[in-house]
Amino acid sequence: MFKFLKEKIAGWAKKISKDKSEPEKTESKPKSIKIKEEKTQKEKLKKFEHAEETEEKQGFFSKLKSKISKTTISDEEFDSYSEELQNLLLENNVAYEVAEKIILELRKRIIGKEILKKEIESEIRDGLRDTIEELLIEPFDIVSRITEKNLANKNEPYVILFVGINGTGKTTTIAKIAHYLKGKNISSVIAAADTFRAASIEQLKKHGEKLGVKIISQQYGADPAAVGFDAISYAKKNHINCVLIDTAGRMHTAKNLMKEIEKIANVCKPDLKLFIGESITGNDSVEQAKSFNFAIGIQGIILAKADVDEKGGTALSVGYAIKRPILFLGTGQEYDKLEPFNKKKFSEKLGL
Ligand SMILES: Nc1nc2c(ncn2[C@@H]2O[C@H](COP(=O)(O)OP(=O)(O)OP(=O)(O)O)[C@@H](O)[C@H]2O)c(=O)[nH]1
Ligand SMILES: [Mg+2]
Repeated sequence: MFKFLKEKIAGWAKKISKDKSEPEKTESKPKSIKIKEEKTQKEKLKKFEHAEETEEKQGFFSKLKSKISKTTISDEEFDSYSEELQNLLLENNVAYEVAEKIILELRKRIIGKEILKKEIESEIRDGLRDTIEELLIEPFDIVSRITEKNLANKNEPYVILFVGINGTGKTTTIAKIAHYLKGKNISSVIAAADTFRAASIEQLKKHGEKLGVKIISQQYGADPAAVGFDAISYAKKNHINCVLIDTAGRMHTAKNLMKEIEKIANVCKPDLKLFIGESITGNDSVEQAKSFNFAIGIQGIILAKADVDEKGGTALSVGYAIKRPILFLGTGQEYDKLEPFNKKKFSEKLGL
């Protein structure tokens, strides 16, 4: 992920350290003086190198060495390279507002800081990694939220509503979550509240059979809120820990469909409303997340299809845009291809 980021930072560091090692500009000085100065510079360096060889590190030489090996990055230097870095972030699906924020934070971290020349590259890389990790919101643990609610209110299931535009991976993700919860001894029931798309109910029933999870459904065209309500009643009666409500994919720009999702949320009163986006869509995901957040208030994000994402910027952008954590990444079609999101692991994958 974040193609060429490592290479770009390495190139940046190399250029800065090269610029720093060039002698002061001496254009106004006559040639003879310049040559003389160069000679004395060389002599000094020779002396210094010799001193190093013989480990004769006394006052003057250690001072000289620290002058040579330590440096600071100036505003001008940062500006001349940060544009390239910003473009690279944009190319990797980082939204413009997030790329700008990253550059701003990185600037605060590294400008004027005294660093060893040989560590320019790692300083920039560490700065970028820390900045990115700080922008990402720490995910919470859904398992403990479910058990907390189950314990506090006997017979009260924890209700999770899954929303997103068409084809992002909602239904598959729900099946994965049911499988994940089963592995943690948490029972669930799935509400087939996508009563709109052809074959959506059959798709869920197949998952239900494979997973051994009950699917609550009505006929196509039924009120999705009523299906969700049925599933909650079923869970209460049967002491099921968690209700997962699947919904039809809807464009975030379709006002009537967004009204419908508001109704589902009002009737079912979910404990958690999750936005399911695709890792590969970048800025579009940001816009979708903002719209769903505006309509019903999103508390967490799952990004599916991270396995086919070569970029990585969507995770950064969507979370930052709505100030909500990424809880999981979908990393394939199988049930176990659901990874709890980890900030450190994510920045490692970016090559930082
Ligand atoms: N590679 C990959 N494919 C995925 C992942 N999650 C879902 N898919 C695939 O994406 C396609 C759409 O998945 P669905 O779960 O049906 O998506 P949906 O959001 O429910 O779709 P609608 O209900 O039509 O809006 C299917 O072919 C899934 O197998 C994932 O993490 N990785
Ligand atoms: Mg679906």
